[in-house]
Amino acid sequence: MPAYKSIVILTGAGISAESGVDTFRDKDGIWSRVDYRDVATPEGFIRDAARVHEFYNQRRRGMATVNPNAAHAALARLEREFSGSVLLVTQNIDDLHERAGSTNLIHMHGELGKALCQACEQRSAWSKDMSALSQCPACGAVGYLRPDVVWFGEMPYQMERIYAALAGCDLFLSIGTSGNVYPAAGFVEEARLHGAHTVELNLEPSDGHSSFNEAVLGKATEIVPAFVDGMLSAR
Ligand code: BJW
Repeated sequence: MPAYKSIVILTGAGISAESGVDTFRDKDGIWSRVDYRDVATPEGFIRDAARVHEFYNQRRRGMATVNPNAAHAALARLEREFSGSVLLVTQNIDDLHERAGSTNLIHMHGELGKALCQACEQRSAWSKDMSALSQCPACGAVGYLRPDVVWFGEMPYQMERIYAALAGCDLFLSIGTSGNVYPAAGFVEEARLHGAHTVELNLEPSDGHSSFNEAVLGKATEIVPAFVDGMLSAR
């Protein structure tokens, strides 16, 4: 394996699937039960905030019963032991990467464990249920909180930092994402444009599979630890 210096890793719902967190577009995924326009758009929230709060309350409660798996742990180990830089960009709003020990981490679609106040624009840690009567811990306003997640039509977080990292990386890994949602689905092209080697690790080829130099297919808990072992033993 060549001596890489800078790795950017994109993860999606597939890395948390074996922890018991639902994916979106698999056969029994979240979007097979719920219309994304109702729960993952600003318009849906304006139409029926209670429904959106309940959707995220259920998922937040579900976090108490799940744990990081071997794939999350392997990426945390890679960050600890790799001699170069590792930036982990996750589309997931769960906290399994940080619970596994990853620290150089961007939640580009937000975090289930945070509230965003539409009155003062502050973000606050949030672990309980949220409703239209919830009070902002930062400014005290009532009725302005929403889950701190990025819905369709909204700008994902820290895009400048992500694009700078993609322009400077020599290895790009995409793990457990279907490649349906932009801008994340375009990261592989961006990394390739700047000369990075690109690898997809997924259960099945994603929508953008032909953009990758290499594919490793299988369950995240098997292929990610094996890939990380290979990288760290090749030093
Ligand atoms: C396993 C496995 C195992 C299973 N092991 N693998 C037309 C063209 C282009 C773009 C657009 C367009 N029309 C609209 C847009 C923009 C839109 C978009 O992309 N729409 C598409 C549907 C077409 N995007 C946006 O609106 C974004 N904002 C934006 O574009 O701003 C403007 C901008 C422009 C330029 C630069 C920058 C910005 C915002 C997108 C927000 C997405 N939000 C959601 C919900 C909120 C969070 C939440 O509730 O959790 O985020 S949608 C949902 O999809 C969630 C996910 O993060 C995201 C991605 O899903 P993911 O992770 O890929 O999951 P799945 O289920 O799709 O795939 C799982 C994969 O795992 C599968 O491949 C399985 O095989 C695999 N797997 N088990 C390994 N054990």
